[in-house]
Amino acid sequence: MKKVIGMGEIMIQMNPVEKGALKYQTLFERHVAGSEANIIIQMQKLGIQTSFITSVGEDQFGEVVISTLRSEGTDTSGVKVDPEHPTGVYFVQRSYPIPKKTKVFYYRKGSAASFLSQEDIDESIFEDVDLFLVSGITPALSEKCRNAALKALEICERKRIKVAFDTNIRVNLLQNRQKALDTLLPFIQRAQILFTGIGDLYFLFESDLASSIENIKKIAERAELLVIKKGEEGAMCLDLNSGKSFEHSSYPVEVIDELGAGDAFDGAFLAAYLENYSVKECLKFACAAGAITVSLKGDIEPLPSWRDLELFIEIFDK
Ligand code: CKP
Ligand code: MG
Repeated sequence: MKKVIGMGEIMIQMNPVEKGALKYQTLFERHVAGSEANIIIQMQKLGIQTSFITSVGEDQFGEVVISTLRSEGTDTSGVKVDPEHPTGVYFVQRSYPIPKKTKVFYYRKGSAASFLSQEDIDESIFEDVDLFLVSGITPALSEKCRNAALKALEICERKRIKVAFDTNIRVNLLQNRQKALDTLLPFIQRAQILFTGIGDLYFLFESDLASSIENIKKIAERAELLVIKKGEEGAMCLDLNSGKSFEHSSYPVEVIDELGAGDAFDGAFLAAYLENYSVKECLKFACAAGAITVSLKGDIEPLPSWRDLELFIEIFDK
């Protein structure tokens, strides 16, 4: 069985029962989410053995985060419980002011995860690991977090573990283009599998897709696969070893909550990749997982199993 470790912040997601401006919402569903954890749980649901590194507060929400990981089967021996800082929380605003678009309001400053440090990275859990996964959110949380993620990269280098990285630019954490490039550079340079999106590429390079691809390829010294998510236009993957490029269109589903779609995509892509599917098939499973996820609220609950993916593809590819 393939083994993967992820690292990042997991928060409590408060998702309103109704669409519309947040200030008028009075009823909320409580979910648990965080980009890297979403990706890891998608992989776990697809038969990969997973483990997660994070820190949560010594509070009720921290307990929910840990029990969510455990109930999905992810190993939590790398999860720290911090008595001094709280578990992060965020609120979601759906379909307002732009229909079908989701906006988030974070209450994560000073959260337990943003105090994750190098000392919290226990090398022993990297034993026999096939892949390490992190995204641009983690190094953007704080300098401490960035150093912790860099330590994980160092361990991967020594143990020859592959790295998957999603640029996952969060403008409110990274402020501007230069800060984003400086913060993410070592991760883009190190990743063998690099995920990004058209929005992230534009933010980083302020140019059209073709030139942005050339720009990121120059930085991504060790990338074997460059995967570009294009939202409603589907996704593409450049196999940088063979020079071949693959595309897949998106599946036409009703968008209820677009949050977490990119993570479902990454998780399904990586699980399929580790199971030796072709790049074309990895893209198909990834697009299907993304589509299933946007059709429902919550980032983790809609993540599909292989059986769910196959059922979905059977209907939509008819
Ligand atoms: O890129 P995605 O829409 O798939 O990621 C969504 C998650 O971690 C969201 O659930 C939130 O928890 C976050 O990304 C974030 O920090 O923005
Ligand atoms: Mg994303």
